[in-house]
Amino acid sequence: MNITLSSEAITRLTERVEGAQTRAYSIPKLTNEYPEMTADDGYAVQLSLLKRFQEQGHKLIGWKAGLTSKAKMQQMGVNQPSIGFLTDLMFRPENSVITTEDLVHPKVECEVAFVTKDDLTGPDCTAAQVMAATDYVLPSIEIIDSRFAGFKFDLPSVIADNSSSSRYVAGGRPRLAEDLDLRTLGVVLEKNGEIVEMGAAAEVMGHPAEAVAMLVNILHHLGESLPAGSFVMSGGITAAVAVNAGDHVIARFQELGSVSIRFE
Ligand code: 0L1
Ligand code: MG
Repeated sequence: MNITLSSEAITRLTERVEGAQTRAYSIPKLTNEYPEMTADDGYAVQLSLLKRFQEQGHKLIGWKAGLTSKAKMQQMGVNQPSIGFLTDLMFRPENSVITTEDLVHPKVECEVAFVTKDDLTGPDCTAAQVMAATDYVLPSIEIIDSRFAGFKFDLPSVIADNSSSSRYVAGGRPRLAEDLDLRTLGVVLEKNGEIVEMGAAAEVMGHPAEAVAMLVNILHHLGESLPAGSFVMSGGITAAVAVNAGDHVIARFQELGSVSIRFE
């Protein structure tokens, strides 16, 4: 790990990100103050935030891969994927209402979620190993919410902000991964009855299981692994779409059914 921040700086930045996440206000990107900050420094802040949440009783449910499609990387001006953690308090049931007052500037993404039945470890985890260790896949919507002013950040900052994770919703029909062609699996995203994005899951690193393998290998770099029973979101298939109070969003996945959510 290429850590340049002192443990005091990691604690300060953890408190800064936690404040912005839990009280829904925007902050400048962290590299304004720490221009030399590395992606590993970002992960040190992210893991410190996870530890702090776990001490408060939040349960780790799994992880998400972020910035896994060219559309997402181009949209956000970064050139490599990242990961973030998912807790029980971030989960929202399908068809429920999400309060935008608790969020800074939410956006939605359509993602294929994997639920694992075997442990996965890096450093050389492959998509084939991910497929073999997958219990089932299901359709999901991720609600991302960068806490950085104007949704403007760089890789170390966004990693420290838990890769913009905020809420997630899963639904539709769980299916065995081997029964589907996860590359050609299509999704159509509708907002207020209008189609706003569409794409095929191959947008996610050629195959969503590749993104999960990448995630497992990053976890290994961080000294972690992915236990059986984890819920893993493999990354947005299309560009993220901004949402506001009053919006209704539905993601219609080929073969997997649909997931919907409303914002108030
Ligand atoms: O899930 C994602 O792809 C988001 C990663 C962080 C970048 C962003 O906030 O768009
Ligand atoms: Mg995402």
